Amino acid sequence: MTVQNGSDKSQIKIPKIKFTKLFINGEFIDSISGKTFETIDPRSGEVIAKIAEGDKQDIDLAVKAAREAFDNGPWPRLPGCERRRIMLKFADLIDENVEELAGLDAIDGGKLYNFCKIADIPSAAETIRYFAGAADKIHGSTLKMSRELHAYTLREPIGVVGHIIPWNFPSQMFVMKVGPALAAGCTMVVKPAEQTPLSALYYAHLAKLAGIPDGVLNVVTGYGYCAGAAISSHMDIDKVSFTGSTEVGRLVMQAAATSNLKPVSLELGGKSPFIIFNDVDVDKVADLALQGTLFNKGEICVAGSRVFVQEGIYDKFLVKLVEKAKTWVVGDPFDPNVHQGPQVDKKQYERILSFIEHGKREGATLLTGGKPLDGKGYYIEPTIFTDVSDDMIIAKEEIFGPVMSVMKFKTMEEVIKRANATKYGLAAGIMTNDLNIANTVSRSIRAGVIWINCYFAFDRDLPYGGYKMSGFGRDLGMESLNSYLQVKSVAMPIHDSPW
Ligand code: TXE
Repeated sequence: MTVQNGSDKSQIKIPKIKFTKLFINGEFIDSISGKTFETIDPRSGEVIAKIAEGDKQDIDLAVKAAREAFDNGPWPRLPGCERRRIMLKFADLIDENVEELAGLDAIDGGKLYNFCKIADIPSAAETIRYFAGAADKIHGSTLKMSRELHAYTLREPIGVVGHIIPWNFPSQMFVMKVGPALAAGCTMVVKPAEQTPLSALYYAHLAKLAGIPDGVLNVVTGYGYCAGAAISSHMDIDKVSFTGSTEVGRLVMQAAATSNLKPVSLELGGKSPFIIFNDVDVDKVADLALQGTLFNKGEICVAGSRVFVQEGIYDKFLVKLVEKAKTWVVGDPFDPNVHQGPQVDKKQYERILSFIEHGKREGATLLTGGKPLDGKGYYIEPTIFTDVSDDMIIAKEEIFGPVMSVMKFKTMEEVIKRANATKYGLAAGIMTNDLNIANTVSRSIRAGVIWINCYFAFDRDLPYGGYKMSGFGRDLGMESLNSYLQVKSVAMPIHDSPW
């Protein structure tokens, strides 16, 4: 691992912060209480900007605007092709503002600027385009009834939606929730994470420029316990889509149940197995395994942080892994040579360091890393533990940081059992050239996403979500569009039908 803390200043593109207020009914406004909170640059712990702190009253105001836009506004009533046209314009504007958006996610979330510029933001625009393309293809079916009845189904927008999103992929999360809801004809209130409010407000500005009518897309920045909780318990929100921790997912579901029984979709934590069989190219797979844990500084719910290696290649794999970990550069996320920026905030940084201490105390062997970097900012060394047993805390809990646990296995049957011995079920990686093994393991793992000989193979057409305590419901793909639609069945008598 190399440390490179802010060494290439010439590359730094710090964006100017233009939007800091709540976006309600097409306007940027102060919170009703007048309160603000600070969003922090994780490279230094310094304040970037003061952001309007929305609470229950502001959520009420945003829901009122969204309800009016849904009940009486044009958006749900527009022909699908018109919604598509406006959404395509929105996507073009995202592309035109790629540098600014990439800069906002990098400074707010400690994410790699270059990666945001070439991947996160262009992919956000593509996600909006994907759902724009679906907006004029939403239809029900004609049904063959068992009696003299003619019947059909209508697919209608579910109504006012609340989106509660996390901080690890601020842009991707925003569009994967907002895109299908817009295409369906819903109106909405988005509550971005308090750690990363900046790009969400910028997207709101672009949505307005694109012609999305006032009240359709509202963004209320603020804290989860307050603004977030006001969304899940709101009596006039028709659906909540949440991505975040399993603990808060439970609270969201409880609040939905005890308020108006709104449906919820939950995309929660994970502890995904990355399973490597003897027959692989060890060099290539060591690279993939490293990426599988360290990508986005480990702040990704599908991180393949439980690495199971078959005994025949175990020693060779560890040698390669350490070799590659040494070339991994930690430092300023605006520096193009850096692979890993700072963790998103002090809380996550301390949480990860405490997991590392657990690993050491529980007797795992520290192969590399294991410490924070000296100096300012929330930087942590890429950390690899071996001799990890399945019952250790580091093997069971989602760490959400650059920490890998490597475990040895003998047989396919054994690894299936151990990979499934978790409360989570989000993703799994299977590395083998044996088709029979690949097929058997992929069908045996209880997880929503399986990657064979690849990892992080995301696509907007690929539904994404979990089994077990990783949640339910799917983001992306047509599965997610359907979750923003109601099905209405219509039947009428038909007499003397010839067919
Ligand atoms: O999550 P929270 P945190 C996991 C990961 C991480 C841990 C804690 O393991 O270390 O969760 O992160 C809003 N009612 N993931 O504390 O609190 C909050 O404001 C309604 C996995 O940041 O769940 C934010 O917008 N909303 C994950 C969102 O929930 C509430 C991504 C997520 O924050 C709320 C993030 C409440 N009572 C963390 N309390 C993934 N699945 O990708 C908070 N929020």
